[in-house]
Amino acid sequence: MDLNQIYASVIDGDAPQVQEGVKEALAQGTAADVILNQALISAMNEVGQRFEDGEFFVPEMLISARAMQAGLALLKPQLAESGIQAAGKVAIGTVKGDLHDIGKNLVAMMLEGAGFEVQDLGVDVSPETFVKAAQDGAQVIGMSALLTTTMNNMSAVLIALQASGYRDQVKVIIGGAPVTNEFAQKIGADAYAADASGAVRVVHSLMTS
Ligand code: B1M
Repeated sequence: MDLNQIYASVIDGDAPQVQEGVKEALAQGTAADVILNQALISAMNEVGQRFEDGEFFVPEMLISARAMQAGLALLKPQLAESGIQAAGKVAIGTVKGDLHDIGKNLVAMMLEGAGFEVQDLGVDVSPETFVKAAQDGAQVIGMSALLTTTMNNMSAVLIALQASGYRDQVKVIIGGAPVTNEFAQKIGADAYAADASGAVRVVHSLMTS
């Protein structure tokens, strides 16, 4: 099975076929990041486009997301493979009101692979929960948002961190499709990353700054 077939199986929401395709591609020596970017992520972009065009509705989007996650689970060991030692503690979550977690999971996975201790706070995470993670010793707080309506909740987390007295003790990185570097600067986050490997690079530099 080639990458196009995995791509098509994600769009069809056929999780067993996606898993079979990923297994075959790995067995044939295709690199995990190639499968991720060229089959899984690009298929989700196509799903988003079809949703925008009115061809797909929420159930189809959800079924494709599950199929994508099934493939992602098989890539996790390869993506997380790394010799780097525990480099610090990162707490990451999708902000309040937002249930999208595929990108956040990918970032968490790559950070783990790079040797960070990762506390996954889940989705629909309240500002209080992010603050608690800072109080519990996270050195970096990571926030993800996929909706233009929820990205503003990132600002609420920064305000809550400030009010708790913990803002100076943590670095804050944000990301997600609608988020930009300009937005990060505007709300006073320390950094922005466009994708999971960028997030790893940025978190490394935040830890040493
Ligand atoms: Co939703 N959805 N969705 N959805 N969904 C989008 C985001 C949308 C763009 C689709 C569209 O219209 N084209 C649109 C948002 C429009 C907007 O806000 N402008 C949308 C909408 C409207 C909605 C609902 C409101 C639909 C409805 O109910 N009417 C609803 C909202 C629910 C809620 O959250 N409250 C909804 C629901 C859902 C599902 C539940 C069905 C499902 C999510 C399942 C899940 O996550 N478990 C879903 C999906 C799958 C999508 C699309 C198709 C795919 C998202 C995805 O997983 N992409 C999406 C369209 C799209 O993005 N093309 C869409 C793959 C993933 C690897 O990429 O998450 O961007 P991404 O993560 C990247 C980077 O952004 C970055 O790195 C990741 C890896 O490279 N990144 C970070 C992410 N977080 C980061 C954090 C960092 C650093 C980098 O530092 C901490």
